[in-house]
Amino acid sequence: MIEAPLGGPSLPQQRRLVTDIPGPESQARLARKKQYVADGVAAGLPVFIVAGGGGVLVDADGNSLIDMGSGIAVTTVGNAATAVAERVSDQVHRFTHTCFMVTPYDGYVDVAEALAEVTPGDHAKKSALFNSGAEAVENAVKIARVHTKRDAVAVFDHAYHGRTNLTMAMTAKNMPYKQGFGPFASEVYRAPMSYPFRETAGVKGEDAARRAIDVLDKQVGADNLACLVIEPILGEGGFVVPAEGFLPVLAAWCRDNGIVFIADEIQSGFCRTGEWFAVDHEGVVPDLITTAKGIAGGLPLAAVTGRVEIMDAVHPGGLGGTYGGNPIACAAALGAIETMRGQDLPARARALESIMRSRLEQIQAAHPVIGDIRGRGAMMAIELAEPGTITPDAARAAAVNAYCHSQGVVTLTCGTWGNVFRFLPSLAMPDELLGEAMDVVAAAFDATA
Ligand code: PLZ
Repeated sequence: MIEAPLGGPSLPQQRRLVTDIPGPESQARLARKKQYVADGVAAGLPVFIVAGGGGVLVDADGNSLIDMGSGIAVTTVGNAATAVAERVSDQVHRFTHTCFMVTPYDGYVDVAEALAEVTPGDHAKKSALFNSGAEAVENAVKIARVHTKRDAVAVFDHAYHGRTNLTMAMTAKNMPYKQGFGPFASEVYRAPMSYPFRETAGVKGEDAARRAIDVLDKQVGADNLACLVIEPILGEGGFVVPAEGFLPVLAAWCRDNGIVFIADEIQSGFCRTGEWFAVDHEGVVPDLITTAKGIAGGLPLAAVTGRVEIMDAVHPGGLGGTYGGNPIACAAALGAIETMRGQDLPARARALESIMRSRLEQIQAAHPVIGDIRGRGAMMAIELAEPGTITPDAARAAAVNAYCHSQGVVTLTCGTWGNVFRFLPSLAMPDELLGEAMDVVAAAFDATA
């Protein structure tokens, strides 16, 4: 039995299948889901989970699965990480809620202080806390609009920012996120992204940025833009890492034109990419940064953090919500951040990257359907295309995904064409277990060839 590096979760870190996937217990529970849960809420891998720890999930049939999704980049510190579980259980016995807008408490301020320390830039920063990523993005736009007294919002091709009305407008992909849910919020404008695999070889990041700037300048007008919102590495859109130079040129243009540069690091943040934040790889300092997911080890918490003069543009009482910065979620965040700092999790993400990258290169050598290997740290992906072309092969991605699921590896796809296979292991994933997951991926490509 392999020991989990984080030590807390006592669940054996192993892949062990005792039934088919999904097994009979999960199938019975699925029938209840079908009866009581709205069909719009689907499940990618319909096994019912009874326990999670480190990098594994245990289902109702007793199968132990390797978790390569971390609940979509959430359990970065490991599932049920010790420091998170301890702080949550301590807090839950003290008080569960007051509403920070009614009577404040330290946990919220402690999280805001930690955010000021770990987010990019050494300027004075403040934060406001919310429940979900979409809510953070919405609030970042609200803050930028008040600060600039402008309306327009710039976003990018392939972007994902959430499922609320404004963030649906900001999200690029129609199915499944937007279909039938309009009309959408106005004053959202989309610019071309830097997508190295899908453009003429050698388009420099600086040139891709100028291409985007030209669209925004000519179609919107820099003076009308309140903010530019960008995922420094695309999440749902396919783990696209923009060409080097793209982000710095956009940030400089925003600075020169009084446009608030907002990095949406909801998926890429909190040590996931081998730095604390994905913008850190190019030394870009955003005016505002939105975070969620990995911030709290599995509890719902999100934040907008940024320059004091921008954050404080909003009148007192202008920001809030009943649950934003809930004390239990804040306790979880403090445990998660303590773990990231204490265990140098950015370094751990880089170690996982080197394991995944070398294995993926081996698999690619045998399977030219893998057109691109990309990502940073523990945020890696492969894009599947007809060999030698950029024609998406979503069917193969689905087949590879289904094979991995059947073998007890929880994997996720993404991308505008659904042809990207992504890997988001917990940073508590033992090396051996990650290697075993990669063995299953290799077998999946062989079996579906
Ligand atoms: N911004 C960059 O990745 C959430 C979405 C899953 P919420 N991504 C997972 C799904 O299909 O709903 C995300 C993101 C980026 C914003 C969000 C939104 O975060 O916490 O899901 O609202």
